[in-house]
Amino acid sequence: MKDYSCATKCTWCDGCGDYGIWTAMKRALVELRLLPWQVLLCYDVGCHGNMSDKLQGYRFHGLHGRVIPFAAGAKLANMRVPVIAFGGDGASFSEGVGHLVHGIRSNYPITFILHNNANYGLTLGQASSLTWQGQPMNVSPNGIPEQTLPSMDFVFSLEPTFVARGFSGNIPQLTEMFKAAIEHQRYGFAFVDVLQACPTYNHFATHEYFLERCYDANAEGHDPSDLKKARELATADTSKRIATGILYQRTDQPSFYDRLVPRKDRTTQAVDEVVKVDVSGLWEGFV
Ligand SMILES: Cc1ncc(C[n+]2csc(CCOP(=O)(O)OP(=O)(O)O)c2C)c(N)n1
Repeated sequence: MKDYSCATKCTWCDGCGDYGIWTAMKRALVELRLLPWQVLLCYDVGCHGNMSDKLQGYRFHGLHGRVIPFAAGAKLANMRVPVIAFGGDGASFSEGVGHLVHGIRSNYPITFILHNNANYGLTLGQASSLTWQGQPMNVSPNGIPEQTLPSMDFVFSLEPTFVARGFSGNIPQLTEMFKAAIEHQRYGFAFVDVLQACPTYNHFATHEYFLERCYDANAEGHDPSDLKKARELATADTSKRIATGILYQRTDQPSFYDRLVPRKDRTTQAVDEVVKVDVSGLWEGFV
């Protein structure tokens, strides 16, 4: 665990769900026997993205809403490295929602962790598309007029190969889920929705709210290969009970990489094949 620690001063608010996600990810990496120099951690911009200076590893902190394309690019260049992408709900379901669509439908072989605090935390509590409709937020004090995006329905409509949902207050369960989601990279894109508290700006879906409602669906006998049931659990009304755990997984689909015809039967990685090419002749066509 120590190998993954950074000395950087933590700037998250007291009670932020990011602490739970951070701890569970550290545990998952250690339990998978991965060392910091063996993983690539890709961060979106936001409170969650500030984890980039709190967890060792090879790290890339990109533009808001764009974590999936650069994480996927890195993975496709070197399939030997586990690649984990972290994004907020603002980044992934508002600003960068197009990338999420293609990440899932393409089945890129990466793990995606959604820090779902149902608002834009870093920019001081504006509504994202996952904020509850009618909820007063900064810059929308009368409540947002738009419908809340039905995130799980949306994810399932894209025919995912791995969907899990956890809660930042249940670190042991989250650790197991992260381990499974990292291991799923050999089959494709793993989507993990982590419901998290944002005590400063989210006064509706609080830590206590989740604590009272979340239950472990796998412990209650849910079989993740059952697509119909998985979708039902994921999209059920969350005002009463919230199913968590590995909701859905299939391992019979090739990942994006495995569908790439030019990569077939290659024993090297794209990064091993980088060579210098003289392109000076190409410029002549432009002058
Ligand atoms: C391209 C771009 N658009 C907008 C911003 C401004 N911005 C930075 S963080 C942020 C909100 C982050 O919210 P979310 O992705 O939900 O993450 P959280 O802070 O809640 O963890 C915004 C709008 C930016 N930095 N870059």
